[in-house]
Amino acid sequence: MAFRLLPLFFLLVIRDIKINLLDTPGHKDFAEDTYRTLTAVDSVILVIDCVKGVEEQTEKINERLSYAKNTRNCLINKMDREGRDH
Ligand SMILES: Nc1nc2c(ncn2[C@@H]2O[C@H](COP(=O)(O)OP(=O)(O)OP(=O)(O)O)[C@@H](O)[C@H]2O)c(=O)[nH]1
Ligand SMILES: [Mg+2]
Repeated sequence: MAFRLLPLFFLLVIRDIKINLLDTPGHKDFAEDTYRTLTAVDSVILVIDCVKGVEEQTEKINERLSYAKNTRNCLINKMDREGRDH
């Protein structure tokens, strides 16, 4: 049975500026869906869990982005968690 996880879509409106946010799955099983989404966006926010650090799939996506025109920003989250050491 084929199983796909579609990116979540949000529309953010700030005054007359509209920003489309596409939240893609991080798991490698859904990597093709994420790579396809990367072709449709202007910029990317890579969200890094500060306890787990940079994960393998994050490295792969980052490598893909180096061939694309997308600008990249990193957001470190879960700063409130115990065990952060990265
Ligand atoms: N304590 C804490 N928990 C967080 C924070 N951000 C997210 N979480 C929790 O971490 C869990 C995983 O969050 P998700 O948003 O599903 O993580 P994800 O990286 O988008 O995961 P995938 O979409 O499966 O790749 C959830 O239970 C969130 O509530 C944070 O800053 N602090
Ligand atoms: Mg998610």
